[in-house]
Amino acid sequence: MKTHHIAYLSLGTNQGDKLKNLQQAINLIDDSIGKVATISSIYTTPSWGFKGEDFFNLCLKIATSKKPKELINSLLKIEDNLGRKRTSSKEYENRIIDIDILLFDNEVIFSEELIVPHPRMLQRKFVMVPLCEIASKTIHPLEKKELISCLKNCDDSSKIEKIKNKLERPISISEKYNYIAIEGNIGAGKTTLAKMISEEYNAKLVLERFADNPFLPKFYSDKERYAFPLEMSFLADRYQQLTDDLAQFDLFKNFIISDYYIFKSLIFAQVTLSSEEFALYRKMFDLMYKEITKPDLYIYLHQDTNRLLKNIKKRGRDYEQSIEAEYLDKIHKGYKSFISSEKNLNTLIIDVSEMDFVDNSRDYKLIISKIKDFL
Ligand code: PH2
Ligand code: MG
Ligand code: MG
Repeated sequence: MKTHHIAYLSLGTNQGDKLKNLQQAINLIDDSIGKVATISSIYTTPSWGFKGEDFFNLCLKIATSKKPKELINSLLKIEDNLGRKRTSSKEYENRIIDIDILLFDNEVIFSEELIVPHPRMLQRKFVMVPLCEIASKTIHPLEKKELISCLKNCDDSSKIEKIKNKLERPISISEKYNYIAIEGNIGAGKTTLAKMISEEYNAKLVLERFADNPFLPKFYSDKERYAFPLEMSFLADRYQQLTDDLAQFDLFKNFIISDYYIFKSLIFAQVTLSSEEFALYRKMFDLMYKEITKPDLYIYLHQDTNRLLKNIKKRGRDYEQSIEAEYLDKIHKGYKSFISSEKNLNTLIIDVSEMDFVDNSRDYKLIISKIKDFL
């Protein structure tokens, strides 16, 4: 099965803030359809085939794993989201955004929902001029000629003009980051978020192996006695797992995402160990920390204590049920002071206390856009 298709799209708008409509459409295409590879210049064009406001038009080259029918449905959804209203009229109308598929690989499609190549593209200069800017040598699958020579044969006499404004190609998460670590208090949602992102972006998922730690249940029933072996074994485990997993970059994955980072060890140790124990622990930690790959984005999920307690109850791990608000507050303070002192870490704090990124896709998308837009 072919996983990547190349499609060329035509975008047009003649209402509202046209520049903004185009940029938003491009961002949504990149978010939900596939990588936006190339964006042509923008042209002002007189309305073609009807009387209306002038348009802004451009063409895009995209790479997508969607099949043509899925592609057209997703594009229609984006038009909807941007506020496109369709009437039952058969005539052309003013529109906030119109997104048409011009070419899809080398395919010829003739179905009720979709015709590709776009049946009127060759008659339209507002399509052919921007398209030739980004695909002049591409062969039109029916004409069997390069697009540039199709343009030469186009007798549309509309006056179309390039404008100076340029739109930005969205930079994808995988272009921006090689390794993202998600951190946060117990029950903040680190694992859930890491899993969601790894699935959506085909990232390699590195999850903490807490369940294997034999000291953890003991620790929650006798903290003083078991804190040191617990923290040491966590540190050793995390060090080993991170060195193994971060070293083996999987060629078929776009980046790595983990639901913890080695610093976690230090924060918990500071809370749970006596000061002599912590001093010894710190020496071991510093040795290991020097060796370890640093994330290029460190996300801290901030969740308020009441909701942490609720989440802990909900997931129902026996040994966690005795965790008290006070302990969570201490850990939170530990993270806070760590984050403010650690200047070399690229830290993005996301307050998720008013969010529900599992059941509300808007909240999830908000988190994704914060990650994408973060400098
Ligand atoms: N789209 C149409 C009809 N006419 N004219 C211009 N200038 N630009 C367009 O995008 C356009 C049009 C139907 O989709
Ligand atoms: Mg159209
Ligand atoms: Mg259309």
